[in-house]
Amino acid sequence: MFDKILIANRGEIALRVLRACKELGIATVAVHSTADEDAMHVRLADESVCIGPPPAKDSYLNIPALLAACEITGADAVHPGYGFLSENARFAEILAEHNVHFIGPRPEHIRLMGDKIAAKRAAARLGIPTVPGSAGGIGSDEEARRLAGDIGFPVMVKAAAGGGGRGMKVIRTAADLPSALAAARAEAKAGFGDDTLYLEKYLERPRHIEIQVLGDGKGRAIHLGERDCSLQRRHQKVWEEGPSPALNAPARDAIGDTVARAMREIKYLGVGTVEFLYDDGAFHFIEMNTRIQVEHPVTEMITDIDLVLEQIRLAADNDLQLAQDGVKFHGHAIECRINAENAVSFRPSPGKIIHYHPPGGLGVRVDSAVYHGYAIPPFYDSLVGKLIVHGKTRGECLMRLRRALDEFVIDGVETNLPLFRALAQEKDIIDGDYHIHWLEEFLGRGALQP
Ligand code: MV4
Repeated sequence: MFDKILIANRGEIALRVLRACKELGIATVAVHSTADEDAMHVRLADESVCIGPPPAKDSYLNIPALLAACEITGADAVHPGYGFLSENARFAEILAEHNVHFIGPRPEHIRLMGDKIAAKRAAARLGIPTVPGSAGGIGSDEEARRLAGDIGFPVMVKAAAGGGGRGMKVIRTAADLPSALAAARAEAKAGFGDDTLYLEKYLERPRHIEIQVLGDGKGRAIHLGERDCSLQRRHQKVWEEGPSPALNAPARDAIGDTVARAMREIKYLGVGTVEFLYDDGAFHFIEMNTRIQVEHPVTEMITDIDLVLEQIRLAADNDLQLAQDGVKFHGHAIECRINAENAVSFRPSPGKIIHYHPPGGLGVRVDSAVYHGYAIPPFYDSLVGKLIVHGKTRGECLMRLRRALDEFVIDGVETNLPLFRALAQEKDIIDGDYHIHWLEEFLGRGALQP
């Protein structure tokens, strides 16, 4: 096992990782920018190192500064959290070159899944169902027109180096193809320095369902069920839950087994998430994330498995001890991402929290790094924390969620708590009847105007 872990992140995930380290008896090193001197993860860590000025590119993304912090403190492993350097294959390699363990998958798997065309090809080869589309990158406009004709309109053009919704366009007719391709190419070139594009059948109103996996890099791998992340705005997830209201146990077992078998085949190491669009009873692979995700607590609550602890154990070369038939799913969990932003305009609202009272009681978990009197800096994302609620049934979970939202007090900054209070009363949400565009349509109806 590791002796000392450097946590290359900030906010609630830095604290989440720190908690797992403490339980394992591993010493912790916090790193922080000059804007995060008062952060909770810095206060609670055994040691801390300032790695640069506020902009992330000069601090949390500053690889030489992170290497120096490892060297100074003698950390033998780095946990990257999510975002920042968590899916940077080169960072994982550089750490290895300096004899520091990267707590994550092997660089080749990070790199494979970072190339969306290669990832999709690998998924198809491994027997994972994909969205019908081009076999690889598209060349000329003429080739694209032929492909789109075969696939059938509407189609979607995506950037091979994209992901998370950047560099995509919906194309509804052949006449729109040339301009959409040109725009997507330019966006991809400017955004990722790579203008390789691919085409897919456009699915109009799917759900976004993702499967959590765990592997030990030696051919053992299991799945931990799914999370439904369909409720999102501008590709930012807002509400995640598990199990998905759209799946039953046989459907879950079937897709879970397919994904777990694929992970065994590639000898995947660590935690990962395989993302699908779920449409008309069928799964279509879109991407794989090779990091711990923001919404991992949903899975922790319904499986009783500590994902960050498992991630650390697996990175330290331990065998996967959990067996698929030992994973039992109980009850239902919902996570709300509480942001410091105006609930209607979504404008960020950094500043000082002058009153903070998180909810508690049975089935209620709050993962947050803020505290009474803490000033949220303006330089990073606006996540204040996550409210995760568990219940024996989805109905009980929703009941508890309404109660917990009612109790939650965050004063001094604006938050999206009013959005969640509205969602938890909404018929479609209560019925589990929603898809990836539901929230934007709901907001478009002006349902939340004061
Ligand atoms: C799609 C799609 C419809 N059809 N692919 C957006 C993020 C990226 N990971 C994939 N995305 C989509 N791919 C096909 N063939 C619709 C989306 C999409 C979406 C997906 C998941 C969650 C939210 C979304 C919001 C808009 C579009």
